[in-house]
Amino acid sequence: MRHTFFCIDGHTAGNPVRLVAGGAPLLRGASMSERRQDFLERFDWIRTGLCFEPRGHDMMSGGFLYPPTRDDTDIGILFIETSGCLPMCGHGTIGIITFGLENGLIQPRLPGQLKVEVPAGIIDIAYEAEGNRVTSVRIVNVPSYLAASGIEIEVPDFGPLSVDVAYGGNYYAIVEPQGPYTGLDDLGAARIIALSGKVRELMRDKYEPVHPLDSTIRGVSHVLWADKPRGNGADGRNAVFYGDKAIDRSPCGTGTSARLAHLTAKGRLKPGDSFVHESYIGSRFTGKVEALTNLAGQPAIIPSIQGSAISTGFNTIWIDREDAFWQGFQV
Ligand code: PYC
Repeated sequence: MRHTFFCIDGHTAGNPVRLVAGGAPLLRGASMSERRQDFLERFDWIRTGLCFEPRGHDMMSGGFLYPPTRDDTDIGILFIETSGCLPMCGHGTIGIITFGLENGLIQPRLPGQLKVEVPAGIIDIAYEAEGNRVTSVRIVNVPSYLAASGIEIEVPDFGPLSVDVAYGGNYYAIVEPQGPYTGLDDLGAARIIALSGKVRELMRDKYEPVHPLDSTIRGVSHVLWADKPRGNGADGRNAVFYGDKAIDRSPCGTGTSARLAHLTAKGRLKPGDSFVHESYIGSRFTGKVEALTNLAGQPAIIPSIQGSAISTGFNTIWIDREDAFWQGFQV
């Protein structure tokens, strides 16, 4: 049996986005969070088939558009990625909204604005377009907060690290320069990937964050290596590790949101401050601390992230059950 998916491929700040515009399964659930659980239980083969080799690769990421479950929202997004179905994905949202608008798949009720349901909650979008081309997408993200500070781990063949955990739609272990970590350029991509897997495992042994309003969102999924700016106008750099072997090519929208919450909680940013975040490959998002808020009694912020995406082509992909690798593979 052959399942066919009509995709719009592209990237946001260098990181891949595969918008699956045709072939989405019908999902059960009264919210995007419930639909995410339903997808994981019944349709995860679509994610692995489209994201893993041979149809995808270590960084592959994307999503589906769904009708919203609420009257006050325009559209719902379900994210797929090599590591699973993220509750929220910033670079994915920028790409999916851009490709969805450019191809007439999303009809905004108000020009330049959208309210979008994602599994992590409701986000607000403001976008700019020139003709049919969407040139900028700004996401006002879900409440983000510092969940834990100063968790001590001993990384074999590296040394001791003090790690903070912040939420920006996913939970991030945040490592700032200290002791054995002297900066991204000193480590290099292969070492960042090898160390990040260990850091994530050690953090998982010590601490499991759980979202105060949705217990299906739990656990450290990403590692954000923070670094100082390079004197080129950005305010900070990062390498964000996800899946098993990926460094985000974009500055990572949820990672930037978590970093804004982290820096605000540490008194290094305040409401109204902007923060230009540079990715491992030098691409940028502009983050902003929009406001202070609280999340079930915890001090939190409302962050925004702005960036842009480019489509690279249409891609009709089928998954044929007679293919030995119909569900994809990872090495
Ligand atoms: O942009 O939020 C993001 C993201 C998560 C994983 C990769 N990118």
